[in-house]
Amino acid sequence: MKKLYPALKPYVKHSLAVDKPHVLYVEECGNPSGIPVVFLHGGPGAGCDPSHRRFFDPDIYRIILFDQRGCGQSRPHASLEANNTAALIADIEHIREHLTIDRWVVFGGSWGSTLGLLYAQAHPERVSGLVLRGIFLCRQQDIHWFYQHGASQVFPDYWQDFIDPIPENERDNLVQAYSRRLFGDDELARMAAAKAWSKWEARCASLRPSAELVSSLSEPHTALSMARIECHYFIHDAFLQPNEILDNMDRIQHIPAMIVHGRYDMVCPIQQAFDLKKAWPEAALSVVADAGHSAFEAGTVDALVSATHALGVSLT
Ligand code: STX
Repeated sequence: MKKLYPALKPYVKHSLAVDKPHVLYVEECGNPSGIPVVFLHGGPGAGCDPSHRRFFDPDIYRIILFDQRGCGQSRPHASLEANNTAALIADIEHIREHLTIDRWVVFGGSWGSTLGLLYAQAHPERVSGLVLRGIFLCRQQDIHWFYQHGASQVFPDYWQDFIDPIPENERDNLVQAYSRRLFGDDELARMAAAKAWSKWEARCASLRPSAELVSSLSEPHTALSMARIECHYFIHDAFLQPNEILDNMDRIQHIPAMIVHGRYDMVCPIQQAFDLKKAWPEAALSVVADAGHSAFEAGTVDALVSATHALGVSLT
């Protein structure tokens, strides 16, 4: 089983001003003349973590991580202004041009897979390969599964905690009900809602309970950006057309791609990876037999590190 590469520090950090009011945090690790790879984090709104640097061989890759608008070390924190999918795609291009990179590998899990697929479809000539985990097609049905009915049946106890802050007469649309609290003026209600929202996701994200994941996502700074930004995107169906990703697969059919998905993913059920694979037979799909949604369960780490290694060899 392959493990994460050793912890490492960035050799440079950037502050990149994009559309007002946003300033993005960008960092580079590994080999400055290696194969460029951009890491797309989840949520949207979860931000990067130092452990995300460790999926890539630092001798082979020039590893670029950034915090999407409104989260992590990007500013202003938890801002929904000018925060939408097209803007994030434009930011990726902005970063690529700023770093004078011609083509790069795109690595993303969960919402990072959504964004990676959309970025590649918009700019296929800029993508040398894709490594995608926990496929999230972000259709209405995929959002409904996690925030209305589906995962609720697998984790009824955690679900109860998720719906507790919402009065019964508002529970027919939980994303809407949460938005009123997450976007409202009452600071205490906002934080309580943010914690309940993020905790639900963290608790469902691994096959075996992970206290570490729950505590890191319940941390107020992360909980607030993730809950507000996710809710904002999901109220707007992620600013996508119905079935947008699957309808545009012809644009990226030729790009080398590896998909990794945990069999017991309850945040983004594996059917989404199968729907993607059906539309993209050339992509390699690796099903991890004993994993959920998180990137950090042992089998998923093994598959992801194997994928970045194999892609690195094929691109050298
Ligand atoms: N959110 C999907 C997503 O991107 C609905 C995501 N889900 N869990 C995560 O990200 C963590 C990895 C942050 C737990």
